[in-house]
Amino acid sequence: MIPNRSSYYLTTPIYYVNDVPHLGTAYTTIAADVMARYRRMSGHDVVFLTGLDEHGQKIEQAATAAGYTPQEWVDKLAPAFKETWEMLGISYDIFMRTTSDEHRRAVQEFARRLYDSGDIYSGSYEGWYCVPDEAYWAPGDLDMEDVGDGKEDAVPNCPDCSRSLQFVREKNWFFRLSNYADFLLQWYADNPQALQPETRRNEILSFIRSGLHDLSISRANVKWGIPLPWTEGTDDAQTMYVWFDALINYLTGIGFGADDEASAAEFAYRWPAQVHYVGKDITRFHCIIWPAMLYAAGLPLPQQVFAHGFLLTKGEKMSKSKGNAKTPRELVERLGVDGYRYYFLRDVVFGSDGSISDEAMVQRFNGDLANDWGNLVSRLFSMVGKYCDEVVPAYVGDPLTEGAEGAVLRDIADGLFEQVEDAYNRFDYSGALKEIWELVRAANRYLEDSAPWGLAKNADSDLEAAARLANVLYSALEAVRTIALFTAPTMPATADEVMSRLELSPATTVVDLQREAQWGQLPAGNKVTKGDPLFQRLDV
Ligand code: ME8
Repeated sequence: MIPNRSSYYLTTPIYYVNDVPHLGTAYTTIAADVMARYRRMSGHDVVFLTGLDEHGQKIEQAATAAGYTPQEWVDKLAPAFKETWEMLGISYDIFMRTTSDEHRRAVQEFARRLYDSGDIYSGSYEGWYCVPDEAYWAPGDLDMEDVGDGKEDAVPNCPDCSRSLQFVREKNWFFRLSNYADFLLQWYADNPQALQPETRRNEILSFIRSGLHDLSISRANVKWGIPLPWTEGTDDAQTMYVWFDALINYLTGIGFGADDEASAAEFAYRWPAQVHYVGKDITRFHCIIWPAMLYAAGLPLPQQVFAHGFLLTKGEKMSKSKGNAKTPRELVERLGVDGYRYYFLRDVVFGSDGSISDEAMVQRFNGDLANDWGNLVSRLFSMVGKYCDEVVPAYVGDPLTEGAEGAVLRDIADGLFEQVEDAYNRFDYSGALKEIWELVRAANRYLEDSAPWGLAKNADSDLEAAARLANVLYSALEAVRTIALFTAPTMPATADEVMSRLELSPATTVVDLQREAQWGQLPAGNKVTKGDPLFQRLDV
């Protein structure tokens, strides 16, 4: 019996394919991956979507500048994302590309619905546009000193990314976003979990209260996009605004817009999503435009958007445009995949901005991983090798009775599932790891305090010492098994390695974590393999 067997659909943003993945995009993707793995291990029927945002002016320009057609360009760059996600152990189920035929169909179907319901009208846009962010900016959002008289003669900078805006004056098609302000305010009042953390919700609410403008959803002069269906083939053909196109990917991935029954059933089962992971830079798109689009189309709204903070290096947002972005590969070479995943989730509080530095990486790696976790496994396993012929000793008596040998560890382990589950429900990755480390540290202390090496000296002649030795080692091994299970979402390869050194099936395939983590299930007689250190200390 698998508990909680229900759909759990989660997504990352689909990233612009104009460059290779960097630490920021990897950060969101790893966080989502850890959640996907955790939910799978708790029995949920998970679908995890990531992918690429391939249309729009910015891609069109980048392709042209590089001497490629846009399609050649995106085809050339897309594999780098898949390779990076593979390197980082990302267990995505769906890799969306917005240039796919299914997506084009889904976007056209969606637009058609809004057009038929009267939510789309023709108008003209005159104002500023940020090509790198693919975002329109209303005059009220801009620094008016920069703007001059509001026309082309003075070029303001983007309030978000600080790069120069472009003046756009064109006839295009608008979505009646302004009609949905009251609906959105009510939605967030009724569903406070729908946008987390709370600081982001407050920002969005005050933005909505300050008044929403209708949104231009098409571009007259951008060729690289999905054609607006009712203009296709006419002299006034337009392409879809890239954000309108991109957001719909969350529907395409699970069957929206396909005309077969299986897809329709899949869509009905999967939608709405449990959570969209986004960075705080794209909250407005996901928490104003997207829910209004869905509501207008008669579709349910996602249960939650979680907007995390920025990774900062030396106090500045790390980004491709600032040239201060390292590649994941550089860090993986140093920290290994699991060390990399651990560092970002343990050291940066998910939801807040977080500074990252080489010093902090080395400190975490050497302290938490090489010393605490790695050392626990290597000294314990070598003791089992020496004192127990490399097999799990049988516990003498009942490890579950009150005050039994190892009860200090058992008590922590018993409370762990609830604490970790609670932390994941709050997206508190760092908190979940901190709880797990209580057990890691307690197990190290326990070995110190019970000194198996002393017990081993007398074990041949003293039955009581022999029994205690078995029980101490069994308890510490049971703690190691528990830690491997709970760290598996964050450090899957290491967890599976530890399980295999205990002759157990992989932690990552568990589907009932709570049951598997119950104390006392490690079978006596299993072979224990010492193996190499899990983490080699790094030079400072
Ligand atoms: O916005 N710290 O794509 P994008 C943390 N295509 N996260 C960061 C980061 C940083 N310094 N820099 C980037 C787009 N990110 C659109 C999305 S979705 C329908 C369309 C992460 O390639 C963070 O998740 O610019 C941010 O939201 C995302 O990368 C932006 O990726």
